[in-house]
Amino acid sequence: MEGEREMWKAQGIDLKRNDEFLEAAGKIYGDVYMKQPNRPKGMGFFDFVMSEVHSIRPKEMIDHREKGGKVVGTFCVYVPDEIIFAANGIGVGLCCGSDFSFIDAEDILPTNLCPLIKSGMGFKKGMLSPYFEACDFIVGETTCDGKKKVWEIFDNYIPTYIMEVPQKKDPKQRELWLKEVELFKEKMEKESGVTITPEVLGEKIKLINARRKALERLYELRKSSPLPISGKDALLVSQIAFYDDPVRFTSKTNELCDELEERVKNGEGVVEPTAPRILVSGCPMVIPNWKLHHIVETSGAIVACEETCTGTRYFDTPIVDETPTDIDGQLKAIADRYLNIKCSCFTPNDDRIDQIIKFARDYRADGVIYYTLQFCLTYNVEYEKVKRALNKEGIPLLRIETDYSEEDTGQLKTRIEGFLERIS
Ligand code: BJ8
Repeated sequence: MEGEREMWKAQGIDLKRNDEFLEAAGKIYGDVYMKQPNRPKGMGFFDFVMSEVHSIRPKEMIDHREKGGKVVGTFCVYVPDEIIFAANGIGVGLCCGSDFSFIDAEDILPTNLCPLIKSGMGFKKGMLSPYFEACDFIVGETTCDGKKKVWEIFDNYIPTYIMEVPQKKDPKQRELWLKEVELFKEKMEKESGVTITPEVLGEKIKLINARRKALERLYELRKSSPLPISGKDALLVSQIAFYDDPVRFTSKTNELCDELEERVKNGEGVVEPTAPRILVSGCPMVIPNWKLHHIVETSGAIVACEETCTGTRYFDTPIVDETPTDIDGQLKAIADRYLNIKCSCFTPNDDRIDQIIKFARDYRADGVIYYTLQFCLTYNVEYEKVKRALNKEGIPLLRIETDYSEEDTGQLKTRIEGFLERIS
């Protein structure tokens, strides 16, 4: 404990508020996670990671820097981790899911802004996150308008590099994106002083592919009935993927999957097979945002899948092609894979709509909850197309727009219970 306080102090972390945050987050975690019945034993590792959320991984990141490596913060699944790791870097997802830091962000950002953006800005500005403070620089991207503009403000607090993510997927935009990926490789080489070789890049492509495959395996198991794991636990695993050491994470997720496979074989589930199964679709949910899942799963239903960036969007596009052995071929394989991600920042984005329908069927969903964060225009507007397509398929749909506060919990619970009654 003393060691971690020394570490936070050296990082300039606001110790008093860090204590307050960890205490509040620990309490929420206890209420949301530890009271679930029949959890897989393999979740013990992820509970441990959460209990040490501001300690072990930030310390590993600091140690890595002391040995000459770089630590790079990211906010979007379009930023290729393979390149960061190939330049002797550690990539860490910095998106934040708590309103604890809004107070720090709201004097420099509009109140009417996506909570995910405000939360991240607040954690940096208020010196509340050892992850931010362990980073050499962050990588932003030109996805939604809020993010695109906030990088300019972030740059006042931490060096910020921006990747231009196109808005369409035609051949011209694909070329631009490949160029961006190549420039990012150059940026990483310049920052780290490491020349990225095809051998090392090939290794790191395999490393990150293995992480994706482990998550894919976990999600495949969620297609079973009864469900061998709760939606909350599966969401936590996906969330932790963004910052834990990839080798350790992959091994622990595979261990968990071994256990879940046994459960599936034995017909063992965390709820009765008759419990309504929900597909959640929309904005990412980052730690400690477990609000929607908790409401669904304390209302007699279970979340079977998340069509989000903290869910399928992180791994469902084919893995990076491992066959190219030269840098140009590898960068092209990376660019191709990443541009297949189906974010609502793209237009058109019809593949996403088709995928939601496919997931609803594959995961045997009784209904879809379309989840958006307040002021997230792209996901909010895309709802109309999703609604038309799901109506046509006869798939029940509920739209939820919320933020990080607990104020609307009662109201959401009433609406979700009504929806569950309708689909049961
Ligand atoms: S690929 S979803 S991680 S951009 S919720 S900040 S879009 S206003 S997080 Fe995203 Fe990349 Fe897309 Fe995924 Fe803006 Fe919407 Fe907020 Fe969002």
